[in-house]
Amino acid sequence: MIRVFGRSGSSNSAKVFWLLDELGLAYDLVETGGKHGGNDAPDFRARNPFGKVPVVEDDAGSFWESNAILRYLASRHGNGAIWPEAAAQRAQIDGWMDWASLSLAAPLTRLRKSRAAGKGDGDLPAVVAAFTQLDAQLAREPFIAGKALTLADITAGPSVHRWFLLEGARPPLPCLEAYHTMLLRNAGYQTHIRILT
Ligand SMILES: N[C@@H](CCC(=O)N[C@@H](CS)C(=O)NCC(=O)O)C(=O)O
Repeated sequence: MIRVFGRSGSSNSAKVFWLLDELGLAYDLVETGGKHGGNDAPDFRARNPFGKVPVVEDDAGSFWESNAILRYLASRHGNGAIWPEAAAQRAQIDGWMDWASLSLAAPLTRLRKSRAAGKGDGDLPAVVAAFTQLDAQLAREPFIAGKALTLADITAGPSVHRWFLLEGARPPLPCLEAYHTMLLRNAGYQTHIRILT
């Protein structure tokens, strides 16, 4: 049985929950982090030395860092569609996954933190630039890395959702909006991503 140490409300846990649903995999949730605590417990630190969620554990071991977990689950349980085996296709998806974490989620998280602390909108231009680039990609392809849902979409999901939660004027990004409308019809996105604040 797969065990997930994580929590609802954690964007990185939500990515893993979404993939598990997408693959039809059952799991036990060990609520960890946030109000549940447990991040510093020695047995959790033994699973992830950084004390962060999510962590996934199964008969093969314990795994941390959400994108690594997505790749692990997809390679072990995927049907080849969500993270195809061909190296060239994987590299395309991996590129978008890294980009979504480093260039999309990171400035968005900085902006949200800065706004919450009353420190202004210094990161807004980087956020708008990244989402404008994503919109351009979605003008070329229906999903981030091509014709079907892949790990790239799951990695970017929380950021896409949070773009539409951002207060204040946002430039119109029609392809991103159409993509978002499509994601809202996905059960895993609805259950795990749309609830994020
Ligand atoms: N790069 C890590 C980031 C993990 C991370 O920062 N997790 C947050 C939740 S999204 C966390 O553990 N925060 C402390 C907590 O929830 O108690 C990953 O993708 O797994």
